[in-house]
Amino acid sequence: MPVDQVQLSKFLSFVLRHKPDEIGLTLSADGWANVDELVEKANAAGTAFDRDDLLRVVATSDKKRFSLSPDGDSIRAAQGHSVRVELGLAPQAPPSILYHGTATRFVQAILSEGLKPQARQQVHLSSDEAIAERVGQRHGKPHIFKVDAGGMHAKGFKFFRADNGVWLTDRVPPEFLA
Ligand code: HQG
Repeated sequence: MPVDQVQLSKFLSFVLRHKPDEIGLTLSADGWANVDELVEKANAAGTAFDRDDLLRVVATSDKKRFSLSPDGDSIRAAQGHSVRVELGLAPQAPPSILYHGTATRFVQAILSEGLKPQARQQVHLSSDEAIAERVGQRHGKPHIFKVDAGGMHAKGFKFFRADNGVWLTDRVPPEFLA
């Protein structure tokens, strides 16, 4: 039976971002897993797919969720982790404006507390307003915040660009939100 790509992508996100121990996998400090070990342990735990299925999901992921090491032996999630990982990204100057999509019901809390990473390691921001809108839609009726990333950077806040282009920062205080 062909493997469902969306299901496999969700499974890989779950294991590589949140619960590697669910299949007895250990990630390196910077979030990498050995591909063959991941396939073997997933199959042993009841999720059937092979190395080619995994490579197909990596290649076709709409958001480029996964990165492969240059030798193809290791895989990691580009971002979105709740497990503690040190992605080893160098801080970079962000575009002057970044966007964050959320749901209207969170707007009041965000205006008073700022954007917080919640269950993830960092806050996710996009340079593309349309992408931010799609992210917001996952939670309900979308609301797009404009983030004064240039102003934050000038004040010493650090920004990182994940392998898939998502911008990451630890938090966004309310004064930088519009
Ligand atoms: C909200 C997807 C109340 C925040 C996407 C968001 C993304 C607050 C929710 C990636 C708050 C957290 C991440 C505060 C933040 N009070 N609510 N102070 N601060 N929030 O899913 O950014 O498809 O953890 O606005 O494309 O929505 O999984 O983060 O609504 O890149 O690959 O708390 O996940 O990628 O939600 O999405 P999430 P996110 P994948």
